[in-house]
Amino acid sequence: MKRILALLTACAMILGVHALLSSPAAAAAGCRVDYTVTSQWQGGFQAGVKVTNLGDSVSGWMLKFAMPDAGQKLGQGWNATWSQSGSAVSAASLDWNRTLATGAVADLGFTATSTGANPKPTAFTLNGVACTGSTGEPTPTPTPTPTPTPTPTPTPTPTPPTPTPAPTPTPPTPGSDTPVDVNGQLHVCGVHLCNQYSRPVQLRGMSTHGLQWFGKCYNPASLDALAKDWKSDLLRIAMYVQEGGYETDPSGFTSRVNSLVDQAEARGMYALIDFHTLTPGDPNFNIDRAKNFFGAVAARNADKKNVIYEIANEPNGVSWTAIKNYADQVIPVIRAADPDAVVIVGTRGWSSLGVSDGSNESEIVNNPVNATNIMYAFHFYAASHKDNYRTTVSRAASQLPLFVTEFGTVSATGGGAMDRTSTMAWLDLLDQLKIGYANWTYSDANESSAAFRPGTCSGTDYSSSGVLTESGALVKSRISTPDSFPTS
Ligand code: IDC
Repeated sequence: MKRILALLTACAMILGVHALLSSPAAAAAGCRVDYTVTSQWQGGFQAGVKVTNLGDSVSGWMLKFAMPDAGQKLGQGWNATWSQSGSAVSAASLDWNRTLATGAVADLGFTATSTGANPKPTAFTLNGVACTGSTGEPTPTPTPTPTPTPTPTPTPTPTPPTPTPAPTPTPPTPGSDTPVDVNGQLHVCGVHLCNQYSRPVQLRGMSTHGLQWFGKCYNPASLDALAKDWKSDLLRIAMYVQEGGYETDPSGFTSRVNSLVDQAEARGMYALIDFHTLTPGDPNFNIDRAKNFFGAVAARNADKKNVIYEIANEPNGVSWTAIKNYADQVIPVIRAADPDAVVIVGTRGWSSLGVSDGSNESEIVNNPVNATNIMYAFHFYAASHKDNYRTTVSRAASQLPLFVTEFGTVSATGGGAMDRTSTMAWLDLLDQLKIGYANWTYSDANESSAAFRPGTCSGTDYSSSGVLTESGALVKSRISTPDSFPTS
């Protein structure tokens, strides 16, 4: 070996390429950074930073770069510990993403102030090594553009050649990597929602508004946009019971829900069937309707893999014991027809785990619903529900399977100013805990929680950035990032 090396060195010197051999066989290092401005607003912007490790696997990493403009000051960052000193920014790995295998991507992001133009940061290094793999877009784009991921993605295994020619040429399997294709039938394992490989998954998606008011927002074009542009994993189907909903036309609403389940399925999205009780707050008021409705939808959709049942949107003014009593009666009706589907149970105080009523998750931990394969709902509105709610969720997440079946970026009225900072803190937390979520609402309601500007659903464009509200742009930028569903 020594002799070979000496020989090679000699040859190299002769050829004048000594430099090539001057760094001995150390661990290979290298990286690429894809940097995208995903949204910008007066005085600030949000950027996504995808770091691909092109070298050997690392355990613990530090990304560094320089902000080119003195007006660019870091606000919130996610999926790393971020800091800034002068123009130098660093992002250190967290516990859960410290291992970055060869070819793996760390998907980071931040918000920052800006004085107008947002020149791209420079001099990216990963663990001190310059990221000279080709970088992302040369110019920042104002809207999140779904960039083709240049990372080695597992390609669908080609079907083995068959001895007899297929009768008709099959087109390349369309949508074979949709969320439902990849994850299949879901179930609860431990405190997580798990896929067909029994690995935890986080589903990120959107909730409809009340079908009785905004039914026209759910059509082939809008659902295509949701699946393809938003890359949404799920559609929550909010079927109000009162306020002109189910109670006025049980069979009509049942078939509208079933039709939306089919349309979600056709696009590879999960369908969360939400029995949207709100007023009155005691779900037992609607228990007979719930049994009829869930008996029908569970029987009709039992063979589907994409259905999740949410049996009571937001119980309020009612004890956990009463909610549990409702769940203990409705769940067996679902199980009798559809034994393997996940069921989500609303919680006290508008699905706040009791916090909005001065309680907390312990009343559930001490007296859980008598069923397996269930999760508990948690809802928040970012401008109204902040640190004490986040603390509860962080603590409860190690004891109860949680799903954020509804959240807003605004106040609990569904209106008011969007709270970007609180929304980011919430979504970062949910990402870390792998808790799924659905945003209120995928509609053009004239309220700031809606993702689309008023009038959008009267047209055909659900894709351009011009139809999005401030909330829609932020939520889309979060939902449309690639999923990393485990497949083994
Ligand atoms: C709101 C709608 C609004 C409607 C109102 C009454 O945004 O247009 O008039 O319901 O039905 C919830 C509820 C959800 C609320 C939403 C915003 O689950 O039905 O929608 N919200 O107030 N919980 C907390 C907030």
